[in-house]
Formats: sequence, structure tokens, C-alpha cells
Amino acid sequence: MHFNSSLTQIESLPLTGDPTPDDFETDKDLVELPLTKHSGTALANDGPSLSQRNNSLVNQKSEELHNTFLAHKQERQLVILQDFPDPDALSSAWAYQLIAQQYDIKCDIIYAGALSHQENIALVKLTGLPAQRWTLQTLKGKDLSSYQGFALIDNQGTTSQLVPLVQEAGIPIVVVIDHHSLQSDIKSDFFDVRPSVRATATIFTQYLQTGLLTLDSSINQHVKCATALMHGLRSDTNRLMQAQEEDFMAAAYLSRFYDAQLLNAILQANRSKRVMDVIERSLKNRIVQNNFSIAGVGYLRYDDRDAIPQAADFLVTEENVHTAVVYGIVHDEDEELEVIIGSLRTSKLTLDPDEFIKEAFGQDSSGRFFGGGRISAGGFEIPMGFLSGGNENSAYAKMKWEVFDSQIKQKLLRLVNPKDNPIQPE
Ligand SMILES: [Mn+2]
Repeated sequence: MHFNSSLTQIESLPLTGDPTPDDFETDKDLVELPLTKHSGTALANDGPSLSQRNNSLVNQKSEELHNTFLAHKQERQLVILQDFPDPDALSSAWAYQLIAQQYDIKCDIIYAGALSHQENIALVKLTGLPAQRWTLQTLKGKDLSSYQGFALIDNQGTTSQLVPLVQEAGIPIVVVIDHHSLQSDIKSDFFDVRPSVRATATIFTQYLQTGLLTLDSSINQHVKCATALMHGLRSDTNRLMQAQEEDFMAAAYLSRFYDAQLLNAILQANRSKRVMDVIERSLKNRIVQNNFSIAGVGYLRYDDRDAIPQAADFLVTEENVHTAVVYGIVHDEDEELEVIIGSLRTSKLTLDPDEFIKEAFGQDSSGRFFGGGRISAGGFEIPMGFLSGGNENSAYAKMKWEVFDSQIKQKLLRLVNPKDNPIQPE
């Protein structure tokens, strides 16, 4: 606060050597100066600047989180991530765990799906990030009575299969910290959802900066967590290209603690052959209309699910394409379940992925949307229910894929090209 008010003062001070108003008429090089002066005055009159407002919000949220932790001292919590957690979720959950530790709160970071992206596996392995995979089966075998609450980090419970079961077990939701658009109204003791922030890692770095945890470069775990947060922040901002002031400020702070070599090692993780195969399929199957690239990639194994966002990342780089949607049927052999999984990537600033996906696919019978998103990226999951399985018969499997493929294309193309009906009567 102090810093900002003095900054405003400096900016509104007249510049030394400022020409007198009479000089403007004669000196053409200085025509811009009255504007500079004007904006200085405007700053002083407009009340708190954007960064001042942000600072006071961050301070208020940190204080609230501190009080929430105090109220839950010595408890045990679950930190639930989306089924397929990304670096932003993983690193933020770790920061949450380290902050909570100071209040003698013990956290278990869990996710139901898989770490399928090579980079995510590298992140977890190389930093020793303490996330555990709990399938629905694992969860059923656990004694949940030792947990007094759960936290949702980088999600709002709509992308995790574990949440309904944990709620059924009577565990209350204590904390929600996320940057996706508001998904539903959830009640929690602490709630910080800021869709204007590009990464949850930015929100957590801000908490660290306000003193919720003092990072120390001589503590190995702190260095690794700072590295993980840097990775999360980078990967949710398309390597900082979509980062805004707050994200850069957070990255600047992390730069004091993170290990650049470790981050480099994480980023070097190569694409597996199976991911390359899916990218190849997406290239072969794509249709491009009105600068949208749409590709169905057929059936995928559960562990290869993250090939879909990687294929979308790739398709959106094509010339004349601003938005790519890639989807496939992901088959979970353990559970005999199938689900359509899709990813959207866009470089078009005026396209809101959250709105686009909700508009394209709508809601299920319980009013839950099939997907959503944040700035520049989104995803959807459509359970296939009764139509799951039975793929031993390849003619049936092929027919099933064709039906779902056509249906998804119809729904997408209705928005991409409203006049066109992709299914022509024969
Ligand atoms: Mn995120």
C-alpha cells in the first residue's frame, strides 16, 4: 500500500525541465507531453490503481486463509485435484500443503485419473511432488473418518470423480482456490476463485508473498516447490505469452527461489510414441472450417488421455487456424467405462472457451455442464454410460465411434458455422 501511494505521488509530480505550455506550439517533438501530464493527473484522481486493488484483495484473501487455517488447526485434509491434474494444479496443491503444515494441518493430495502427460510425470518424479493416485476403488477402501475437511485446488469439484464420494462420506468442503470460471455455487469456509488470473500458481505465489509461508532457498523442498509453481504458471500462460502483470510479478518472485536446471529437465520430457500417434491421427482427421480445426481421434487408452490436449496444442499452430478442438473415446479397462474427452485451444482473444463449450454441449440431466474452460483453453467430458464397452466387435466399435463423432461435429459446427448442417441428407 505504501509503495503504491508513493508511486502515484511520483507519477503526478511535474517532470523537471518540463517545458512551459507556451513551448508546445513551437516544439513539435513534444506534442505528446500534455497527454503524459494529463494521465498523471488522472491517476491521482481515479482512486486506487488496478494493482492497488489487486494488492488489497490479495491481502484480504491471505488473511482470510490464515484465519481458516487457524480455525482448522491440527486437522487432516484431503486436497482433491481434477482427475487428470496439470502442473498448475499439482504445484498449487503442494504449496497449499506446505502452507497448511505450519498450522499442523496434514494434507493428502489426491487425484482419481492418471498423470499421462510426459511433463507431468517428469514434474512429479523430479521434484518428489507428494501427489497420490486414488481410484474410486482406493477411496472405497480408505477410512475417511480421519479427515475433517477437503480442499479443491485449481478446480471446483466438477472435474473430479472423487468429490461426490468424499461428500457422501460427510467430509465438509473447507477451501476452494481456483482460476476457472465459476462452475456452480459451492459453499466453503474459504473461497478464492479469480477467473481473471491466468494460473492458480499465481494465486499461491501471491499468498507466499504476503507471508503465509516464507520461502527459504536453503530448504530443498521450498526450491522444488517454487520450481513446480514456476512450471505451473508457465504452462497455464502458454510459456508466459498470455501472462499478465500479476503472473509476471509472481514469476519474478519465484525466480529468486526456483531451480532453472530442474525446470529445464522437466521441460525436456519427450513425447511418447503413443502421443505422437494421436497427434498424427488428429492431423489426418481434422476438418478446418471458418478458422476452426476439428479432429476426432477415435479410441484411446485411459493412460493416453493427455495426448488429446497435446494434439489440440499442435493443431492450433496451423496457419489460418485460431481454434482447435480434439476429442476421442477414452476407454478405462479397469472400470469398463468409456467417456468422450475433448480439449479446446484457441488463440482468438474474443472466443471464451468456457462459454463456447457450455453452449456447444449443454448440460446433463442433473444440470451439470459437460465442460468448461478458462482463457485460451477448455475441455469436456461426456460419459457414455450404457453405450460403454462391447468393443470386441469391431464393426460395432466403428459404428459407435462414427455416431459419436458425427454428433460432436454437429454440435461444434452449429457454433462454428451456424448456417451449415454438417450431416447432409443422403
Ligand atoms: Mn490452472
